[in-house]
Amino acid sequence: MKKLLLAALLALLCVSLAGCARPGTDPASTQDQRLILVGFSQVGAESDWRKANTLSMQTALSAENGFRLILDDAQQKQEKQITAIRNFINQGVDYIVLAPTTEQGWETVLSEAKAAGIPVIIVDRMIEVADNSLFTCWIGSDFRKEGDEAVKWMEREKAPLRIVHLQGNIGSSAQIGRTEGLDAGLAVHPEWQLVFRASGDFTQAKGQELVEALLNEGTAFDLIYSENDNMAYGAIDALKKAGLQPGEDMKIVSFDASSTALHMILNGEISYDVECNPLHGPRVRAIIEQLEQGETPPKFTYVEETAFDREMLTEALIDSRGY
Ligand code: GZL
Repeated sequence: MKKLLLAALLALLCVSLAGCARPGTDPASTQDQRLILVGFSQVGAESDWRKANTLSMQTALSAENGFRLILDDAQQKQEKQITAIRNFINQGVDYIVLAPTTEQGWETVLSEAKAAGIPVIIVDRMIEVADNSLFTCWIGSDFRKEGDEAVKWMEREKAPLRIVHLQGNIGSSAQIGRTEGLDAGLAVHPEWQLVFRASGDFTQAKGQELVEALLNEGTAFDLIYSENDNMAYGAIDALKKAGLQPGEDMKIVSFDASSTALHMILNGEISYDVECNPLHGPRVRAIIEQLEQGETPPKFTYVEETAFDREMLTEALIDSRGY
Protein backbone atom coordinates (compact mmCIF):
# COMPACT_ATOMS: atom_id res chain seq x y z
CA MET A 1 0.00 0.00 0.00
CA LYS A 2 2.82 2.40 1.01
CA LYS A 3 4.56 1.70 -2.32
CA LEU A 4 1.37 2.54 -4.22
CA LEU A 5 0.97 5.82 -2.26
CA LEU A 6 4.63 6.74 -2.93
CA ALA A 7 4.27 5.99 -6.66
CA ALA A 8 1.14 8.14 -6.82
CA LEU A 9 2.89 11.02 -5.01
CA LEU A 10 5.90 10.78 -7.39
CA ALA A 11 3.62 10.80 -10.44
CA LEU A 12 1.80 13.87 -9.06
CA LEU A 13 5.17 15.63 -8.49
CA CYS A 14 6.31 14.95 -12.10
CA VAL A 15 3.09 16.31 -13.52
CA SER A 16 3.28 19.50 -11.42
CA LEU A 17 6.98 20.04 -12.35
CA ALA A 18 6.15 19.66 -16.05
CA GLY A 19 3.67 22.48 -15.58
CA CYS A 20 6.33 25.05 -14.49
CA ALA A 21 6.93 26.45 -17.98
CA ARG A 22 8.48 29.87 -18.68
CA PRO A 23 5.52 32.22 -18.82
CA GLY A 24 4.11 32.50 -22.31
CA THR A 25 5.85 29.45 -23.72
CA ASP A 26 4.15 26.41 -25.10
CA PRO A 27 4.96 23.49 -22.71
CA ALA A 28 6.03 21.44 -25.68
CA SER A 29 8.95 19.71 -24.04
CA THR A 30 9.76 19.95 -20.36
CA GLN A 31 13.47 20.47 -20.93
CA ASP A 32 13.07 23.11 -23.67
CA GLN A 33 10.49 25.19 -21.85
CA ARG A 34 12.83 26.08 -18.99
CA LEU A 35 15.40 27.43 -21.51
CA ILE A 36 15.53 31.08 -22.55
CA LEU A 37 14.56 31.11 -26.23
CA VAL A 38 16.74 33.48 -28.28
CA GLY A 39 16.32 34.24 -31.98
CA PHE A 40 19.64 35.41 -33.49
CA SER A 41 19.61 37.07 -36.92
CA GLN A 42 23.21 36.85 -38.13
CA VAL A 43 24.57 38.76 -41.17
CA GLY A 44 26.02 35.68 -42.85
CA ALA A 45 29.25 33.66 -42.94
CA GLU A 46 31.24 36.01 -45.19
CA SER A 47 34.41 36.24 -43.11
CA ASP A 48 36.59 34.72 -40.39
CA TRP A 49 35.27 37.45 -38.13
CA ARG A 50 31.65 36.47 -38.76
CA LYS A 51 32.30 32.75 -38.19
CA ALA A 52 34.06 33.53 -34.90
CA ASN A 53 31.15 35.77 -33.90
CA THR A 54 28.60 33.02 -34.63
CA LEU A 55 30.63 30.41 -32.72
CA SER A 56 30.93 32.76 -29.77
CA MET A 57 27.16 33.25 -29.66
CA GLN A 58 26.45 29.51 -30.02
CA THR A 59 28.93 28.64 -27.25
CA ALA A 60 27.56 31.24 -24.83
CA LEU A 61 23.85 30.80 -25.56
CA SER A 62 23.95 27.01 -25.15
CA ALA A 63 21.45 24.67 -23.49
CA GLU A 64 23.84 23.99 -20.62
CA ASN A 65 23.90 27.74 -19.99
CA GLY A 66 20.09 27.81 -19.98
CA PHE A 67 19.39 28.94 -23.54
CA ARG A 68 17.88 27.63 -26.73
CA LEU A 69 19.36 29.55 -29.67
CA ILE A 70 17.64 29.78 -33.05
CA LEU A 71 20.30 30.97 -35.53
CA ASP A 72 19.36 32.47 -38.89
CA ASP A 73 22.05 33.21 -41.52
CA ALA A 74 20.86 36.10 -43.73
CA GLN A 75 23.55 35.64 -46.40
CA GLN A 76 24.30 39.38 -46.09
CA LYS A 77 20.76 40.35 -47.14
CA GLN A 78 18.73 42.72 -44.97
CA GLU A 79 15.42 41.40 -46.35
CA LYS A 80 16.32 37.94 -45.05
CA GLN A 81 16.99 39.43 -41.62
CA ILE A 82 13.59 41.14 -41.62
CA THR A 83 11.92 37.82 -42.47
CA ALA A 84 13.90 36.05 -39.74
CA ILE A 85 12.84 38.62 -37.12
CA ARG A 86 9.19 38.18 -38.11
CA ASN A 87 9.60 34.41 -37.77
CA PHE A 88 11.13 34.87 -34.31
CA ILE A 89 8.13 37.01 -33.29
CA ASN A 90 5.73 34.31 -34.54
CA GLN A 91 7.72 31.67 -32.63
CA GLY A 92 7.30 33.71 -29.42
CA VAL A 93 11.02 33.95 -28.60
CA ASP A 94 12.02 35.55 -25.32
CA TYR A 95 14.75 37.72 -26.91
CA ILE A 96 15.86 38.76 -30.38
CA VAL A 97 19.55 39.39 -31.11
CA LEU A 98 20.27 41.24 -34.34
CA ALA A 99 23.66 41.65 -36.02
CA PRO A 100 22.48 44.17 -38.65
CA THR A 101 23.75 44.09 -42.23
CA THR A 102 23.24 47.84 -42.63
CA GLU A 103 22.35 50.83 -40.46
CA GLN A 104 19.09 51.83 -42.17
CA GLY A 105 15.69 50.16 -42.66
CA TRP A 106 14.86 48.64 -39.26
CA GLU A 107 11.99 50.80 -37.96
CA THR A 108 9.07 48.69 -39.23
CA VAL A 109 10.22 45.25 -38.14
CA LEU A 110 11.61 46.44 -34.81
CA SER A 111 8.29 48.18 -34.13
CA GLU A 112 6.64 44.78 -34.65
CA ALA A 113 9.05 43.19 -32.15
CA LYS A 114 8.33 46.01 -29.67
CA ALA A 115 4.57 45.54 -30.13
CA ALA A 116 5.08 41.82 -29.38
CA GLY A 117 6.94 42.76 -26.17
CA ILE A 118 10.18 41.07 -27.27
CA PRO A 119 13.43 42.80 -26.22
CA VAL A 120 15.90 43.32 -29.08
CA ILE A 121 19.67 43.35 -28.51
CA ILE A 122 21.80 44.77 -31.33
CA VAL A 123 25.34 43.38 -31.68
CA ASP A 124 28.37 44.43 -33.71
CA ARG A 125 27.24 47.08 -36.20
CA MET A 126 24.93 49.99 -35.34
CA ILE A 127 21.41 50.74 -36.53
CA GLU A 128 19.98 54.21 -37.25
CA VAL A 129 16.44 54.51 -35.85
CA ALA A 130 14.56 57.68 -34.81
CA ASP A 131 13.16 55.88 -31.76
CA ASN A 132 15.88 54.27 -29.60
CA SER A 133 13.23 52.41 -27.62
CA LEU A 134 13.01 50.00 -30.58
CA PHE A 135 16.02 48.18 -29.13
CA THR A 136 16.96 47.42 -25.56
CA CYS A 137 20.72 47.81 -25.92
CA TRP A 138 23.67 47.66 -28.34
CA ILE A 139 27.13 46.17 -27.99
CA GLY A 140 29.79 46.51 -30.65
CA SER A 141 32.82 48.34 -31.96
CA ASP A 142 33.78 51.95 -32.56
CA PHE A 143 34.54 51.66 -36.28
CA ARG A 144 35.59 55.29 -36.73
CA LYS A 145 38.14 54.81 -33.96
CA GLU A 146 39.37 51.70 -35.75
CA GLY A 147 39.85 53.73 -38.95
CA ASP A 148 41.69 56.48 -37.05
CA GLU A 149 43.99 53.83 -35.56
CA ALA A 150 44.90 52.56 -39.03
CA VAL A 151 45.57 56.12 -40.26
CA LYS A 152 47.84 56.79 -37.29
CA TRP A 153 49.99 53.86 -38.39
CA MET A 154 50.00 55.06 -42.00
CA GLU A 155 51.22 58.48 -40.80
CA ARG A 156 54.23 56.76 -39.24
CA GLU A 157 55.27 55.79 -42.79
CA LYS A 158 56.00 59.50 -43.40
CA ALA A 159 55.80 58.99 -47.17
CA PRO A 160 53.54 59.87 -50.09
CA LEU A 161 51.01 57.06 -50.43
CA ARG A 162 48.98 55.97 -53.45
CA ILE A 163 46.13 54.17 -51.70
CA VAL A 164 43.81 51.38 -52.86
CA HIS A 165 40.73 51.28 -50.64
CA LEU A 166 38.77 48.01 -50.38
CA GLN A 167 35.51 48.83 -48.59
CA GLY A 168 33.16 46.47 -46.77
CA ASN A 169 29.42 46.23 -47.40
CA ILE A 170 28.29 49.75 -48.26
CA GLY A 171 26.04 51.14 -45.55
CA SER A 172 27.32 48.87 -42.78
CA SER A 173 28.72 50.66 -39.72
CA ALA A 174 32.03 48.87 -40.17
CA GLN A 175 32.37 50.30 -43.68
CA ILE A 176 31.06 53.76 -42.72
CA GLY A 177 33.39 54.19 -39.75
CA ARG A 178 36.53 52.75 -41.33
CA THR A 179 35.96 54.82 -44.49
CA GLU A 180 35.43 57.99 -42.40
CA GLY A 181 38.76 57.31 -40.71
CA LEU A 182 40.59 57.05 -44.02
CA ASP A 183 38.81 60.12 -45.43
CA ALA A 184 39.88 62.14 -42.38
CA GLY A 185 43.47 61.05 -43.03
CA LEU A 186 43.26 61.93 -46.73
CA ALA A 187 41.91 65.37 -45.81
CA VAL A 188 45.05 66.28 -43.82
CA HIS A 189 47.64 64.48 -45.95
CA PRO A 190 47.90 66.05 -49.41
CA GLU A 191 50.82 63.69 -50.07
CA TRP A 192 48.36 60.79 -49.93
CA GLN A 193 46.39 59.93 -53.06
CA LEU A 194 43.31 57.68 -53.26
CA VAL A 195 43.84 55.80 -56.53
CA PHE A 196 40.95 53.33 -56.18
CA ARG A 197 37.92 52.76 -53.95
CA ALA A 198 35.28 50.01 -54.25
CA SER A 199 33.40 47.55 -52.08
CA GLY A 200 34.68 44.00 -51.82
CA ASP A 201 31.68 43.04 -49.63
CA PHE A 202 34.06 41.83 -46.89
CA THR A 203 34.77 38.68 -48.94
CA GLN A 204 38.10 37.14 -50.02
CA ALA A 205 36.86 36.39 -53.53
CA LYS A 206 35.79 39.98 -54.21
CA GLY A 207 38.96 41.36 -52.69
CA GLN A 208 41.06 39.25 -55.05
CA GLU A 209 38.89 40.16 -58.04
CA LEU A 210 39.22 43.91 -57.42
CA VAL A 211 43.01 43.84 -56.98
CA GLU A 212 43.53 41.53 -59.99
CA ALA A 213 41.61 44.03 -62.14
CA LEU A 214 43.75 46.90 -60.82
CA LEU A 215 46.97 45.04 -61.57
CA ASN A 216 45.74 44.11 -65.06
CA GLU A 217 45.01 47.80 -65.71
CA GLY A 218 48.54 48.68 -64.56
CA THR A 219 47.35 50.82 -61.63
CA ALA A 220 50.32 51.81 -59.46
CA PHE A 221 49.83 51.87 -55.69
CA ASP A 222 51.84 51.73 -52.45
CA LEU A 223 49.23 50.65 -49.87
CA ILE A 224 46.01 48.67 -49.69
CA TYR A 225 43.59 49.82 -46.97
CA SER A 226 41.39 46.73 -46.63
CA GLU A 227 38.33 47.08 -44.40
CA ASN A 228 38.57 43.44 -43.30
CA ASP A 229 41.02 40.54 -43.28
CA ASN A 230 39.25 38.35 -45.80
CA MET A 231 39.46 41.01 -48.52
CA ALA A 232 43.13 41.41 -47.56
CA TYR A 233 43.67 37.66 -48.08
CA GLY A 234 42.16 38.02 -51.57
CA ALA A 235 44.36 41.03 -52.31
CA ILE A 236 47.45 39.07 -51.22
CA ASP A 237 46.49 36.18 -53.53
CA ALA A 238 46.16 38.64 -56.42
CA LEU A 239 49.53 40.28 -55.69
CA LYS A 240 51.35 36.96 -55.45
CA LYS A 241 49.69 35.71 -58.65
CA ALA A 242 51.17 38.80 -60.36
CA GLY A 243 54.63 37.99 -58.98
CA LEU A 244 54.50 40.81 -56.42
CA GLN A 245 55.49 40.49 -52.75
CA PRO A 246 52.93 41.98 -50.32
CA GLY A 247 54.73 43.84 -47.52
CA GLU A 248 57.63 44.59 -49.88
CA ASP A 249 56.22 45.93 -53.17
CA MET A 250 53.27 47.46 -51.34
CA LYS A 251 51.94 47.46 -47.81
CA ILE A 252 48.60 46.19 -46.52
CA VAL A 253 46.62 47.61 -43.61
CA SER A 254 43.64 45.52 -42.54
CA PHE A 255 40.90 45.18 -39.90
CA ASP A 256 39.59 42.36 -37.68
CA ALA A 257 42.95 40.86 -36.53
CA SER A 258 41.81 37.27 -36.99
CA SER A 259 44.48 34.60 -36.37
CA THR A 260 45.19 33.94 -40.06
CA ALA A 261 45.83 37.64 -40.63
CA LEU A 262 48.06 37.90 -37.55
CA HIS A 263 50.18 35.07 -38.93
CA MET A 264 50.40 37.10 -42.16
CA ILE A 265 51.79 39.97 -40.07
CA LEU A 266 54.43 37.62 -38.68
CA ASN A 267 55.41 36.61 -42.22
CA GLY A 268 55.47 40.24 -43.37
CA GLU A 269 52.55 40.16 -45.82
CA ILE A 270 50.23 42.36 -43.74
CA SER A 271 51.84 45.39 -42.06
CA TYR A 272 49.17 46.47 -39.59
CA ASP A 273 45.86 45.01 -38.40
CA VAL A 274 43.29 46.81 -36.27
CA GLU A 275 41.37 44.48 -33.97
CA CYS A 276 37.61 44.17 -34.22
CA ASN A 277 36.62 41.76 -31.48
CA PRO A 278 33.88 39.26 -32.51
CA LEU A 279 33.51 37.46 -29.16
CA HIS A 280 30.10 38.92 -28.31
CA GLY A 281 28.55 35.67 -27.02
CA PRO A 282 29.50 36.06 -23.35
CA ARG A 283 28.58 39.75 -23.49
CA VAL A 284 25.09 39.01 -24.87
CA ARG A 285 24.60 36.22 -22.33
CA ALA A 286 25.46 38.63 -19.50
CA ILE A 287 23.02 41.23 -20.89
CA ILE A 288 20.16 38.70 -21.09
CA GLU A 289 20.89 37.42 -17.59
CA GLN A 290 20.78 41.01 -16.32
CA LEU A 291 17.44 41.56 -18.05
CA GLU A 292 16.13 38.29 -16.60
CA GLN A 293 16.99 39.65 -13.15
CA GLY A 294 15.07 42.86 -13.89
CA GLU A 295 18.29 44.87 -14.15
CA THR A 296 18.96 47.52 -16.83
CA PRO A 297 22.14 47.02 -18.88
CA PRO A 298 23.80 50.10 -20.45
CA LYS A 299 22.10 51.24 -23.66
CA PHE A 300 25.42 51.31 -25.55
CA THR A 301 28.57 49.29 -24.79
CA TYR A 302 31.74 49.70 -26.85
CA VAL A 303 34.15 46.76 -26.89
CA GLU A 304 37.81 47.49 -25.97
CA GLU A 305 40.06 46.84 -28.99
CA THR A 306 43.73 47.20 -29.93
CA ALA A 307 45.89 46.89 -33.09
CA PHE A 308 48.90 44.78 -34.08
CA ASP A 309 52.17 45.16 -35.99
CA ARG A 310 55.03 42.68 -36.28
CA GLU A 311 56.90 43.90 -33.18
CA MET A 312 53.89 43.20 -30.94
CA LEU A 313 53.19 39.68 -32.13
CA THR A 314 54.30 36.22 -31.02
CA GLU A 315 52.79 32.82 -31.86
CA ALA A 316 51.82 32.48 -28.20
CA LEU A 317 49.92 35.77 -28.25
CA ILE A 318 48.09 34.77 -31.43
CA ASP A 319 47.18 31.35 -29.97
CA SER A 320 45.90 33.02 -26.79
CA ARG A 321 43.33 35.18 -28.59
CA GLY A 322 40.55 32.70 -29.22
CA TYR A 323 39.83 33.55 -32.88
C1 GZL B 1 32.80 44.28 -37.92
C2 GZL B 1 31.98 43.33 -38.73
C3 GZL B 1 32.59 43.15 -40.06
C4 GZL B 1 33.99 42.57 -40.02
C5 GZL B 1 33.98 41.76 -41.25
O1 GZL B 1 32.29 44.41 -36.66
O2 GZL B 1 30.67 43.81 -38.87
O3 GZL B 1 31.78 42.26 -40.79
O4 GZL B 1 34.99 43.54 -39.99
C6 GZL B 1 32.60 41.16 -41.19
O5 GZL B 1 34.96 40.76 -41.30
O6 GZL B 1 32.24 40.63 -42.39
